[in-house]
Formats: sequence, structure tokens, C-alpha cells
Amino acid sequence: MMNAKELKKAIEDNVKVLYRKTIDEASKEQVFYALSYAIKDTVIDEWINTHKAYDEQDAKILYYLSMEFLIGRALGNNIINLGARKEVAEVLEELGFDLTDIEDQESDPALGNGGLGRLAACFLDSLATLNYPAYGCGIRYHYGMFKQKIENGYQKEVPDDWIKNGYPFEIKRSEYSYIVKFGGNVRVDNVNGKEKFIQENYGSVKAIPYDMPVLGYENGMVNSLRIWDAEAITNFSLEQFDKGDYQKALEQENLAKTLVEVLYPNDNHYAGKELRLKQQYFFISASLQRALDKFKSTHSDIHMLPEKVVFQLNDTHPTVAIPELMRLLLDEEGLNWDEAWDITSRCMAYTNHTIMSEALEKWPIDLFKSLLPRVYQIVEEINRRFVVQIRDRYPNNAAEKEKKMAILYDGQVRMAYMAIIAGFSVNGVAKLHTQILEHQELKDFYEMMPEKFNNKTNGITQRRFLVHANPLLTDWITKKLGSDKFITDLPQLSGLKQYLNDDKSLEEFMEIKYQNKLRLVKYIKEHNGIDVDPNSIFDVQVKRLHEYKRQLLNILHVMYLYNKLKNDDNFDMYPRTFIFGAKAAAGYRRAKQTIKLINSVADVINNDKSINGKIKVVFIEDYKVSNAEIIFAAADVSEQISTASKEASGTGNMKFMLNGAPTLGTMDGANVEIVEEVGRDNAFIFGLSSDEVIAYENNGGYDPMTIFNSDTEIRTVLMQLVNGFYSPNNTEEFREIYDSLLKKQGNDRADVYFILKDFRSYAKAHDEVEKAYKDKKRWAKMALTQTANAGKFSSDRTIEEYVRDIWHLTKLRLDNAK
Ligand code: 26Q
Repeated sequence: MMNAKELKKAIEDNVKVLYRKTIDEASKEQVFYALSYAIKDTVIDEWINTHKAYDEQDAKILYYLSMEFLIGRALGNNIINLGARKEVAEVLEELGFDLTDIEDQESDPALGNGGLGRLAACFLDSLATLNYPAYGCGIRYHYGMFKQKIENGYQKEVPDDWIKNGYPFEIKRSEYSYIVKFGGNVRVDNVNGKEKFIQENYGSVKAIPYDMPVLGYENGMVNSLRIWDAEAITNFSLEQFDKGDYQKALEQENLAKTLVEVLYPNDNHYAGKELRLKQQYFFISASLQRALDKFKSTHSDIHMLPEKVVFQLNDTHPTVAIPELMRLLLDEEGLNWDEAWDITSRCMAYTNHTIMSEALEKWPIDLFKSLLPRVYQIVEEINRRFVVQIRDRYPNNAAEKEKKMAILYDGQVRMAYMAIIAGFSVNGVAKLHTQILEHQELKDFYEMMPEKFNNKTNGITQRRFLVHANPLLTDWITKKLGSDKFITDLPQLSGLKQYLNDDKSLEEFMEIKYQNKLRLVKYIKEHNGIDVDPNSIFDVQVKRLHEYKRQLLNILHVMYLYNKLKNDDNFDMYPRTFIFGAKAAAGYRRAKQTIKLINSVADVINNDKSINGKIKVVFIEDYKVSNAEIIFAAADVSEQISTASKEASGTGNMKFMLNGAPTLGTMDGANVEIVEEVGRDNAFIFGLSSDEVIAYENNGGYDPMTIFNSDTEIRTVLMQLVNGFYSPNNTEEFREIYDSLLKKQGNDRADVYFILKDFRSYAKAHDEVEKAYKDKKRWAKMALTQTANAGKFSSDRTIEEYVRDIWHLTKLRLDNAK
């Protein structure tokens, strides 16, 4: 890192060169670019150095293949990882600027939907920090996750043009471009008695990589996030590759334009769109071609590939990597099937992130075949051989097993099964989730190949979600522990336990929470125009909107509390602010109706003077990584209330915990492990267990109508959905929500997410929260207990487990690391 004087000069020079301005004339945005380029400059040498070390040490490289990298802003994070926070802030101050203001100028790159994409970003941070050679490989979507506007209570999607003004932390690397081919047909040639497969009459695009630096924490390591953009193949190469005509040229131009245009905004929901499959194949083919070329530039024997390269499939979205690697090894490298299969299956590992059946990727064979004719032939052969294996192993029930396990079945390509069959590792993302995979969802595979299955409980990076998000707490912890080692060794936080009975420390801890609440109050005032009482309990649910996550349960409970306040003179409550943040997939009706409901309830309650501000409801517009950091730091209560068995892990739960907010939640996903760490007394647990949920799902026996009929308070709340209480101009506004809770939905029973079933138990847990909160000291202790026990949930721990059990990487040595 340059010194203060050099940095100042670099910023001033950049402002001059970029904008023909002196620093006193520069806008905040201009200073953002000037500073960012200065930071990128300081990173470049270490970046080059790191990749030289890859080659010199002949390092095994991980390729983390993911359709999503929800990286969030880079500037502040890079400054932290360079260990230069104080210095940069001081230089900016001298120049008359505030660092956080400048950071706010950066667009918040949202090349992901939610948990899965953010996990990928946390993993890259940890990999670099732990000195592991790795590339993130993904897509350079021109439009990331949409920006959310709330208009009249409804969500409106606005395109997110994140690269409009240029993104300072990327480098275009045209020299590593590749051609990716779609469609056409396969011709079989016979060359010297050997079959050769030639794809012809195809359309093609050029894939151009852009690299972003991924900095380790103060270790001189800089890995790359490589995202692929698409360009039309220009005339000369068009001739070379396609001998094409004018019509084709136009089609290809169009394909290149649409291919990387936009991220599909679905989270945990599969949509069988052709363009999506094109996106998948596009970035996979380019990433694999590049990985093989890189390998071959320093190795002569392709059989060595599994020793030097490992591909991790982030869910099934990149699974086409399996037949694509086979294709490259068979058709380009000239290997035979057994050799290619051996290499492929030793290079590929798969992570499952969901058991929700609607999220499972199944492509219609017709579509798959016409888009990827050669790849499809290979899928057929993989399937054929696997089916032979099944018949061998299960001679008595082969048909049944085939139905349950074959890749090709019922006119569909089942991507998860291909990933399991071909790869050497299948992992879930929390203990409970992995158990459910082994014993329910994937039980036939587990039975047949148990050695492949393993658990890797998710984690989060403390560099972003503590050090960057919560500088006050970071400084306090550093003082209390006498060291900042926890920044790379999170379990050191357990040292805070010695302060659990120290009144002064507890007061300091809660004062920091209060300051962070003030920061959020200010954010909400500026962005929502709502006044919030910082002394109220900040009860927060932020995550994608999905029925299984049960934001509906939360808001129904708010409606219930409001009724009690209004109708029951003996009822009183501690002031609460219910904070929501959530984007709904653009085509997800029920999710959008729930957003409208939350905003309608907020409207009524926030404007009712008679309740003395005891309840406030805030829907934070455009929940994203940058405001998430502010929200986690300010939360008192972490709502993790998914229907048990449905949330594979959750990672927001860990971010709240790290920042001192106890969990109000079900025994689902990683909540189970959070409770294991803090103890049952330091969490507010409610609801059906995953076993109970699964038993109801399998055997029936739950009827929400009995609850509706017997529980008047619940009934009143439900009636308010359809009597215009929250929608005076349209009593039908929330009819579908009402119906979903009470009326059979086709073949499905009503209330598939057990909202009414869990309601009373949820309300009781809320009572417990209030009781605990009123006892200031008890609460402070409980809050500090969260932070002190968060050590397990660092993505550093997760990455070390992946390295130990799956990737087998070696730490890179960097001589001139500081
Ligand atoms: C699939 C096909 C077509 C279009 C979109 C998709 C698609 C996109 C995103 C399917 C699923 C996703 C995202 C899934 C996801 O975020 N899962 C979450 O992963 C987290 C990290 O492991 C877990 O913590 C969460 O529990 C899980 O829901």
C-alpha cells in the first residue's frame, strides 16, 4: 500500500486526468472513481505476483463455478483488506471528504439473488484470505438484481444498470476470449477408424472475460473473480468459424446481446427458460476452455488434471460443466470414454442448496438437445452407463430405481442427478440439511454412494459483516481482546465470554448497539421518511421474499398484536419496530401480495396515533448488500422463521448473530447449529420440528380450518385480510393470501407452510423476547453471548473444511507479503 502522501497525490492526479479538475472542484462521485483507481493501482502488483506464484508453485486451483456472485461494494472492503482504513479515511478528510460518503457513490454490484450468490462472494473472500488459489467463474450480467421501488405499497422493478458509468474494479482481458457454440447438428466423421464428432450449422458467440481482484486480508494475496461477457463474432472470425451468411450474422449479434443481458431474478425457483440454459452453457464452456488451456500451458499430460484442478458446482446451475468437460476431453483432447470419465469425475464436486422441489432443475430433453446437440449425446451416454449400473446393482427393482435416479426420465434432464452421479462429492450446507438430503430427498443416491455425501455448514466473512459493517463493535472487540486476530480467526471471539458478567462491558456493548440503531434510524428517515424510536426493539426480518420463509407469519403476528393493543385494555407491550426488507421475484404473485400486505399494515398502524407508537412497521426499500450491513449491525432480534426443513441453511442468521442479535426462529437450517453454540436459553425457538413437518407432509393430518374455527384471535386477523381492514378500497386485495391459508389449493392442502399451525407458538416466543428485553442486563448478556459464540460461522472455517475434505488445495506462499 502506498503511504498517505502518495495516496493523496494519486487521488489528485486521477481527478485531473479523468475529469480535468482540481480536487476542490471534484464531486463525490469523481472522488470515488479517483480513489478506486488509486486503490486498484496499488493492488495490481500483488495481483500479478499472486498469479506468478500460482505458476511457480504449480498450485492446484479451485474453480468455483457459479451463476451468481453477490459481491456488494468493493471499495470499502478492499481498503479494509489492504489494512488501510484509517490511512485512507485521514487522507480523504484532509481533502475534505468523508470515506463512507465516498463509498456510497459505488453502485452495489448485485450479480446474484440472495443466499447462494452471497455465499459465493464470502467464499472468495475467505479463499484469498487463507491463501488458497482460486477463481470465481461467473457471468458479467449487464443488469444485476433489479432495484426495488415501492409505489403505493407495491413492488416495482427498476433495471440495475450497475456498469453505466464504468466499474473501476474490473479489467477486460480480451486475450483470453473463447468461442462458444450453440445449436446446429452433429456430424460423425470416420478418421482412421476413429469416430470424430463435428458440430456444424451452429450459432456462436465470443466470450470475453473481465477480471475483478479478490483481496485476501492483509496477506498480499489477490485472486480473481472472472466474469464472462458476450460479444458478437466479427466478420473475419465469422467466416472462419461459421462460413455464415448475413442472416446468421444478425442472429449471432442478437444472441450476444441477449445472452448476458440480465440475471434471472428467481430465488429458489426454477424456470425452464431457454435463455437461462444458454447462459449456463455460455459461461461454463468459456470457463472450462480457459481452465484447460491454462493447465496445458504448464503441463503436458492431461491425465494429471485432477491433481491440479477442481471444479465446485454452486448448485445445479453449472452442471452442464460435466458433459462439457467430457466433450473437451473426448473431442478436443482425443481421450477415450473411460479416461475422460475418470478425469471428469475426479474434478467435479456439487453443492446442494435446497430441497424445495420447485427449485430442482429439470430441462426438457427437446430443448436441451436442440441447444446443445453434442453435449446431449454425452449426457445420453452418461445416463446409459448409469442405468446399466442400476440394473446390475438392483436386479429386482431396477425399474423403480431408474425412475427415481436416472438422469434422463420422463422427457427431462435432471441436473441434480447428473451432478451426483458424475461428481466425487455431494454436500449440503448445514447439518440438518445434509441429513434431510441423505435420508429423504436423495436417499437412493446416499444408499448407493454414501462416500460422496458430506456436510459443509455455511459461513460468512467477518471482514465484511463485522469489520466493515460494524466498525464500532470491531474496535470494541479489539480493545477487549487486546488483539484484532479475530479478523482472521473468528473463534477468538469466545474471549469475550469473560465479560458476560461485567456490567460495564455489557453497557458498552449495548451503547454500541444503540449507536448502530441511530445509524439505521437515520437511513430509514432518509430513505423511507419514517420516524423510528431507537429505544424500541428492532425486530428484523430481511431476506428474499418466499412463502417458505414465512414473512406472512411475521406480518400476521403484527396484525394480531395491533388488535390486542386496540381491543384489550389490559394489554400493553414494549415498543417494537418490525423491520422488513425483501425482494420478490418479478413473476411471483403471492410474494408480491405479501409485500403489499406488509406495506398496507404499516400504513394503518404507523398512522394510528392511539397506540402511542408502540408498534411501527418499516419496509426497507431495495434490500441489498450495502444496506444489509447497516441493518445487521442495528438489529435486536433476528427473525429466522422458515417452515422447518425448508431453509437449507440461511446465512443472514449468522450475520445477525455476529452483530449481537439473538435468533427468534424455528429449528431449521443453520439455526439448529446457532442454538447449539449459544445454548437453548439464548435463543427464542418455536414451531414444528422438521420431522413433524415432514410427517405431516407425508401422512396428512393437518387442517388449518380447525385452528381458524377454534382460535378467535387468529380468526379475527384472517378476516381482516378480506374485510377491507387494511385495504379499504379493495376488499379483494388480499383474498389470495387468505385462500392460501384456508382453502385447498388444487391437490395441495391449505396452509402448506404451516403458518396457522405455528402461530401460537410464534406469538409465545415473541412474549419471551419482550420479557427478556425488559430486563436490560439479561438482554445485554444474551446479546453479547451471540457475538461471543459466533466463531464457528466464519466462512474461513467453511473453506478450511472444503479444502480438507473436497478440494485438497495447498496454501500459496507469497514472499513479499506484508
Ligand atoms: C434456477 C433455475 C432458473 C432460474 C433461477 C434458478 C435459481 C436461482 C437462484 C434457483 C435457486 C437460486 C438460489 C438459491 C439459494 O439462494 N439458496 C440458498 O442458499 C443459501 C446458501 O447455501 C442457503 O443459506 C439458503 O438456505 C438457500 O435458500
